[in-house]
Amino acid sequence: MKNISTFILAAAVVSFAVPASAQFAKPEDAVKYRKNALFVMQQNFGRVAAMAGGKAPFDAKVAAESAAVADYVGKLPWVGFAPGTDKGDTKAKAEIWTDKAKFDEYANKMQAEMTKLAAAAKTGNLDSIKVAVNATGGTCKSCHDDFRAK
Ligand code: ASC
Repeated sequence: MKNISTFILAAAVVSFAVPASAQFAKPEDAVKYRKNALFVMQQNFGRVAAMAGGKAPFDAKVAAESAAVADYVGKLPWVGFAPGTDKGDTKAKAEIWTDKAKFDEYANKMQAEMTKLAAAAKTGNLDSIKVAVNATGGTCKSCHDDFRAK
């Protein structure tokens, strides 16, 4: 009985662990996937940031839609930082894989701040959007400083 439960547990662990690494046919696909997700996130975040910074006219509807997309798409890149994908057309530093805990912490912080930005944008209050844009942008920057090559 104990053997069976151990087997079921092991099978469950494997079935949760496999999709993240097996999702990509080749390492270049993982690199492309994460870069494209981060690009779409940045385009949407950047649109809201431009409004927050007075560089684009404030449009509450566009801000809310863009922040919601950035929030959702911001959850996607991380699976693309799979083991063995530190080579090729990427600025990702080796430290992403050697200091994974810190990288994950930054990635989680960004997602938490982006969710707050989406909530702020949904209210349509430009002052709250400004605060949330600054907090979110700060999380982009700190991760780039430590984990992205110049
Ligand atoms: C952006 C972008 C970043 C962050 C960062 C904020 O729009 O591409 O990397 O904001 O510049 O400091």
